[in-house]
Amino acid sequence: VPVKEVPTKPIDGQKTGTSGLRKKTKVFMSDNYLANWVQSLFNALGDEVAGQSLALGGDGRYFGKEAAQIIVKLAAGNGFKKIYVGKDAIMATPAMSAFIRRRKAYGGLIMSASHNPGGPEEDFGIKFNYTAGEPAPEKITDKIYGETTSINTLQMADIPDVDLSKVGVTTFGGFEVEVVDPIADYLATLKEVFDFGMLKAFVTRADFSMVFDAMHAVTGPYAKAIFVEELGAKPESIKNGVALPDFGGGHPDPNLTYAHDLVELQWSDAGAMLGAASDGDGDRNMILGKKFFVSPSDSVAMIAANAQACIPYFKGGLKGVARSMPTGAALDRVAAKLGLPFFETPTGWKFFGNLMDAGKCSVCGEESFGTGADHIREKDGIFAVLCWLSILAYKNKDVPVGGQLVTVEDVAAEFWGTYGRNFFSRYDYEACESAAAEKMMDHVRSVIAASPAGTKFGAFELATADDFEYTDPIDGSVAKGQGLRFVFTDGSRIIFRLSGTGSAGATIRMYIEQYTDDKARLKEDAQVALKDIIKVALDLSKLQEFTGRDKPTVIT
Ligand code: VG1
Ligand code: CO
Repeated sequence: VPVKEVPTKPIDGQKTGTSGLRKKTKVFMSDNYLANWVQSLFNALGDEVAGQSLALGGDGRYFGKEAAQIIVKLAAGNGFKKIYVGKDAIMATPAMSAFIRRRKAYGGLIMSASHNPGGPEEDFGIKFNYTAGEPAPEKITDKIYGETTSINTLQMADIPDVDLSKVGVTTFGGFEVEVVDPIADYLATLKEVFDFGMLKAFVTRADFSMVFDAMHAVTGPYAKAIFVEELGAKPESIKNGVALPDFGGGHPDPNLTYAHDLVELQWSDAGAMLGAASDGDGDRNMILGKKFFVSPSDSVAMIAANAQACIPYFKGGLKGVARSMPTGAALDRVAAKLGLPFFETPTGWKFFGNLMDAGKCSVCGEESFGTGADHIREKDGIFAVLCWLSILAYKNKDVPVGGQLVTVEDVAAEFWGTYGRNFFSRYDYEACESAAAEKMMDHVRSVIAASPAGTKFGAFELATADDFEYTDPIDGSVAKGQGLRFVFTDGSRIIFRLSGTGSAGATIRMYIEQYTDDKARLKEDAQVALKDIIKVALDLSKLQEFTGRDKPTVIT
């Protein structure tokens, strides 16, 4: 294909965060912002890309279709032989990971800012996933950033826009564009994990009901294909199932604050047996029972504990389990009981990939509504819902229709009865002034420096405090500065981090955890159970003093 060399200049601040590059949509649409980053990625990958195939898709947010046309031209101009593009430039994050693996693509680009709102005034984003379907490791993202600071030319193929609304192949000389169904490969992968027959028999029971809130984001069409068409759920079980470029003006983050309609429904008498929601790009999940919230830290542990019995893919047992550092430690107890290798990683999915590729981890999760397994290399919202459906289907297989069904809450109660309960909560203070947030973090660092083991914080005695650092057990790479943590002698923890996924200002995350095996307290409300330690955290960090915030934006 003919290639135009388009001169360009470096743009400041194109550094990727926890999960790709995220900025205001207008920034992405300005000058060569998007093209510079994509060209820098290709420069960072170097000769590797020649003759390879790339996959491309996104969560359907505003600017995605235009961005796709730019990326197709850059891929052709940089020597790729083929690009697969999801129809209408759509591909959920977990679907992309599955697609890369199934088609043996060299990698994939996901146009998404995940749970951040979309639209001309909101956010856009992009991230690169590598050959095993995993988010690019830091050694690549650091290299991309380096390239963005010295870039001077874009290699743009001189080809017309491609019609992305129809599945099919278009060729331009030696370059091929294949528009693909964004659901089919993902569905095929899920069918290798779950017993769709058992799930269908359960979902279509007269005494079962489910509701899935797609939050006007990418999982709408996936949920229809999988829950309704494959498993026989009623079409009304999908709420907000039409994917919109601005997510209907909402914040497509499946938590108790932003998935408010679902929460209200589940706390009303019309609530379904299983309620679930997913985020902008389909990698997060929230699981609810009737008037019951499953904390994500518990959800991954409960899935791990039940996986072998309930999910065919895990019938040989788990290879190991992993969670991110701030995630509640229920999973640690499952690992100990089942005798499984256990890993504690920094925040972000990119740290799980190496463990999975090395065959050391089957199930993993984060407190931030991320749950996943080694069927792919991304967290997977629909997978989590199918896990819970599988657990419910299995536990109810001998219950006759109309009998007393085992509920989500029963599954949780059974788990807590066995393992005890790790009460967990996260407070998010969104859009704080960056300088104030940095000052608070500096202050917390000074508290750590001045607090030897044995220091008392209220009723809590310090065991250790540090800035979390992780050495990857597979490749030895070291990630520093991954969260300020206080671990107390009773196992309770307080952690502070600044978010790496925002597009403006700073978001402070405060994570709180406390364990109990007191049978009388297992069903206590987490906010009540954690009241004292939350006060300790707010006092020691002087959060209110530094930020002027007297309450968080989101409580999980
Ligand atoms: C947040 C979460 C983290 C998650 C990341 C990407 O990062 O805390 O656990 O992996 O989002 O999720 P941060 O740096 O803002 O805390 V998603 O659904 O945006 O790909
Ligand atoms: Co996401």
